[in-house]
Amino acid sequence: MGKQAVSLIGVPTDIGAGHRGASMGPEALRVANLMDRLVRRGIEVVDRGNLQGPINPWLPPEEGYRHLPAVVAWNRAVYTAIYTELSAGRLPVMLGGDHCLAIGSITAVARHCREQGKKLRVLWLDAHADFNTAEITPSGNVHGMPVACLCGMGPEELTTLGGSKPATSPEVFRQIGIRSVDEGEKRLVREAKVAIHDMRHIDEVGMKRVMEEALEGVDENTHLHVSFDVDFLDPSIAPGVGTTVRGGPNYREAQLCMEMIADSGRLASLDIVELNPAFDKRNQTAKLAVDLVESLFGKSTLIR
Ligand code: B3U
Ligand code: MN
Ligand code: MN
Repeated sequence: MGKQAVSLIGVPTDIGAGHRGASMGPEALRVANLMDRLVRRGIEVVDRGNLQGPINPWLPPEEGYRHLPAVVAWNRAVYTAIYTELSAGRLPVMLGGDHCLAIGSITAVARHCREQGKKLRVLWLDAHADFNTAEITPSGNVHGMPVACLCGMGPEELTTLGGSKPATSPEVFRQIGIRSVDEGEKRLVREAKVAIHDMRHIDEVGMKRVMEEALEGVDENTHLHVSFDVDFLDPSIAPGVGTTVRGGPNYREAQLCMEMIADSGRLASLDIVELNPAFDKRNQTAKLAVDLVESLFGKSTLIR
């Protein structure tokens, strides 16, 4: 079977973030040669360009959310674009943009899975659990809320983006690299029983075992979605994000994570989010993200 064709979709906004600059993420990934690197792997790639949406008015939160109407507008555009690519049999790669956009992309993926009778598994690579709600958020930033929204906890406009609510459920998620969870958020993820492979667990059992656990049960009928928040990575190798949290996976651990996902053969959609060129040095974080995405698409240094 030939490799699945890829569509790159830029979503240049920082509408859900706590720092400006993730809006420059799509261009930084293009400058780091994302398209070319995938083409060189023998993959057919089309760059669909950037989606459009409202500017970031940079206002304080209202009733627990910052910029909710604009967040909704961007997510509607993402939802439609990702659903269109999946329906055409292509593998969408969303170039974010901040992580609030995963509400749109994963709602589209979940609908596609329902229609195709596929099982959904979401690997959420992140320093954060992104499970806040309006009641408990310390910031009002919607990029700290997408997983809760996708599980039906959040404002109607976001939880019903795909028509029905909830878009999906906590069982589909495997969170990896987690090391910063707010107090109220901890209670919610425990109640929802989200599977969290936090840094402590990675330290104790190693990335290999963690990825075996996260991929357990993935089979030919599984649609694997990877939501790659670049702040997953240790800030010493990836300074180009708005919210760095020290103690993340190092280069080798991140590579192994990506390679084991590639080995599953089930990757079917991807978000690359939270890359913030305003904090980066000479685009090094974008280049690293592209390097890791190549591994996700099967580049391997294996000799045996
Ligand atoms: N949990 C915090 C911080 C945060 C979440 N995601 C990112 N930062 N990137 C919040 O504001 O919800
Ligand atoms: Mn995130
Ligand atoms: Mn994060």
